[in-house]
Amino acid sequence: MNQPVHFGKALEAPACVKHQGAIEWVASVAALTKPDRVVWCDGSTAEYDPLCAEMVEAGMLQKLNPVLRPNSYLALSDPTDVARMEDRTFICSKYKEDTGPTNNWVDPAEMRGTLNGLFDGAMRGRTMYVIPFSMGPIGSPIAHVGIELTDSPYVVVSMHVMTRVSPRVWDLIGEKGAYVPAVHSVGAPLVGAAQDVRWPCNKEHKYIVHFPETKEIWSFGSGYGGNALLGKKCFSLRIASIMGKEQGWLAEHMLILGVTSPSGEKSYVAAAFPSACGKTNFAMLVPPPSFNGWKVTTIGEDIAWIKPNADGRLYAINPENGFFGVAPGTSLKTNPNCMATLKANVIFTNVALTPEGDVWWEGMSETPPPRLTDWQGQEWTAEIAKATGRKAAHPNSRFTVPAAQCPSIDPEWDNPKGVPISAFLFGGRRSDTVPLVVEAFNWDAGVYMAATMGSETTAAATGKVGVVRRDPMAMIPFTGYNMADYFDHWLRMGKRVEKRPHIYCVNWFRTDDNGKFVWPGFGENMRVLNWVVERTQGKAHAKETPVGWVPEFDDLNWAGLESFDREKFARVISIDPKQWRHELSLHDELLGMLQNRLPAEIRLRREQLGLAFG
Ligand code: TSX
Ligand code: MN
Repeated sequence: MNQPVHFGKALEAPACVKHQGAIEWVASVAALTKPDRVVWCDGSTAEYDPLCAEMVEAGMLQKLNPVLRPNSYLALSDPTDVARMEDRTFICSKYKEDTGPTNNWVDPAEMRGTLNGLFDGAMRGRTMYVIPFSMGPIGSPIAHVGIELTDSPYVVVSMHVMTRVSPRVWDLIGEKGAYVPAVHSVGAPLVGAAQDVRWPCNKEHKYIVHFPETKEIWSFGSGYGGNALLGKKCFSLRIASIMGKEQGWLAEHMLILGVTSPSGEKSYVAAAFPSACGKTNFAMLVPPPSFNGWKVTTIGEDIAWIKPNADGRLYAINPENGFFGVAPGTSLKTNPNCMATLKANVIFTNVALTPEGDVWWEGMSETPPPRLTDWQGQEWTAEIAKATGRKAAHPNSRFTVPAAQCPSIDPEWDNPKGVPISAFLFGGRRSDTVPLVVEAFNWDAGVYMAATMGSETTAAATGKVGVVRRDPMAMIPFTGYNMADYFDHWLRMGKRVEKRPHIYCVNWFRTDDNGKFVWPGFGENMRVLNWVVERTQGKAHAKETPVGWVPEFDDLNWAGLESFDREKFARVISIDPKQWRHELSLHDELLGMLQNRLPAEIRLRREQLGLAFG
C-alpha cells in the first residue's frame, strides 16, 4: 500500500474518480504487479474498437468477414486454457467450515502469501486496465458494482460486452461507496525481449480466489471465461451468494424468462439447470405454431439476482449485459433466437473458421463446410475428423455477445426495478425417476427438491457417462459458502417473503426402453410452461403424488402435438416407487456430506418422503 509507484502520470486517476480507497488500491496493485502502463477504462466504443484493432495487429484476434459477420472477432486460446478450473478455485474464508465440503479452502493468510508471490511483477511489460463495471442496470437497487484490474485486453473487451462498463460507476461509489475489488493477471509477464504470444497464460500456476470476508477476487494464470471475466461467476455468483446471505437476497445460477398469454397476462419464471440441459435454449424458447398468441421473452440466460420487494414479491434482474454461451449445438433448429443474436458484434472464442472468414461449430449445420481451420489453427475436414476424432470447434467454445441484440429480449430486461418472479424451475437431465414436471407442495418441499436435484453426465471428459451427479440448485461450483447454510438461507428467504413463487422440478430427458427421448423438448416445453404459469395463477388442475403435484394428461394443452398420446405422457410423468426408494438413498449421499449443518426442514422432508415410499 505504501510502496512508491514508479509510473508517474499514467496512474493518475481521471477526475471522476473520487474514491481515495479505490485509488490507493489501484496504486497498490500496480506497485505489486509492476505493469508498464495503467489505463482507466470508460466502456466506450472509442475504447473497444482500437483495443480490438490492437489485438488483431498483435495476432490475438482475427477479424471475421465484415459482410458475413459484421464487427466480429475470433480468439483462439492456448489449448491448455479452455474452461473454468474448479479444482483451482478457492474460497478463503477465515474458518474452513464456512466454505463447507463442496468448496476448496485455503487459509486466507496463507493464500495472500501465495498470491503476493505470484502477482509480484506479474504484469511487467503489459498494460494494467482499470475497469469500473456494474452488474445490473447502473444504479438499480438490485445491482452492485465492481472494479476489475486486468492485464488482458481480451478481458477488457469481453467485460464491455458482459457487464456495464462505465465511468458512472465512479459517480455511484463516490468517496466511500462499496465495490467488489477484482484483480486478474494472465500471469505471463513480458520481460526483456520476450515476444508476446497469441493467448498468454500461465501453464504452471492457476488460482481463482475469493475472500468472503473482504469480498475480494484474485485470479491468476488463466485468460478464459469465468476464470478471467471476474464479474461473472466469481462476483455474480460466488461473492454475490455471500452478500445475499448476509443481506437477505439470492444470487442464483438461473435464467429468467417472461411468458405472455394470448390475453396479455405476463408472468416471469426463473430456472436453474446444470450444464448440458439446454438452459440458453430454454431462455430463448420459441413456442410451437399452435401456441399462437403466446410469447416467451428473455431477461437472462445464466444468472439472476433476486431481492424481496416492498410489495411482498421477489424481484429479479439479470446482472449481466451479454451472453457468454457455449457455441456447439446452437443452430437455427435448436435456438433460432440465439443464432439471430449472433449476427454481428460477437467475440467468438475457440470456434472454427471458414475460408470465407465466418465461423462454424459442431451442430451449427448437419453437414460441415468442406474446409475449415479448427480451433487450434489446423486444417480441418470431415474426413480428418473421421480419422482423428478432432473437433472443429472446442466443445467449450464460446460466443460473447450483447444481450440487447437478442430478438426475444424482454422489454423489461434493463428495468432497474427487476421483474416479479412467479415460479422457480429446477431441472436436470434424468433418463428415469424424475417426472416431466412436478410442483412442490410448499416452499420447504421445493427447497428440498432443488437441494437434491441431480443430472446425468454427458461428456466423456467429465468421467463416466450417464451417472447422476448431485448439483443442488445448479450451484455446486458457484456457492461461495457452506452448501448447508445455503439451503438454510433459501428456507429463511421463504419465511421472509409474503408472496412466495411456486417451486417446480422439470425433466425434459426421460427415455424409453430403447434409450430414445420420449418428450420432444425444445419449443414443446411451452406446454409445461403454460401449465406452470396457470398453476401460479390458480387456474390449472393437478394430481397429488408423494413427490408433489403433477399434471394429468388433460391438464396440458396438446394442440398441434396429437401424436403425443396418453401412453407417452405416462412414460414421462410416472413416479415409480422402486426408482424413488433408490433415488432417496442417493439423496442421502449429499445430505450425509453436509451432516451437522443440515437444516431441520431438509431432514424432515427427507423423512416424509421415506415414509411415503415406505
Ligand atoms: O436444449 C434442449 N432442450 C431445451 C430447449 C428449450 N435440448 C438440448 C440439450 C443439450 C444442450 C434438449 N434435448 C431438449 C430440450 O428440451 N430435449 C432434448 C432431448 C431431445 C433431443 C432430440 C430430439 C428430441 C428430444 N429430437 C427429436 O425428437 C426429433
Ligand atoms: Mn452457467
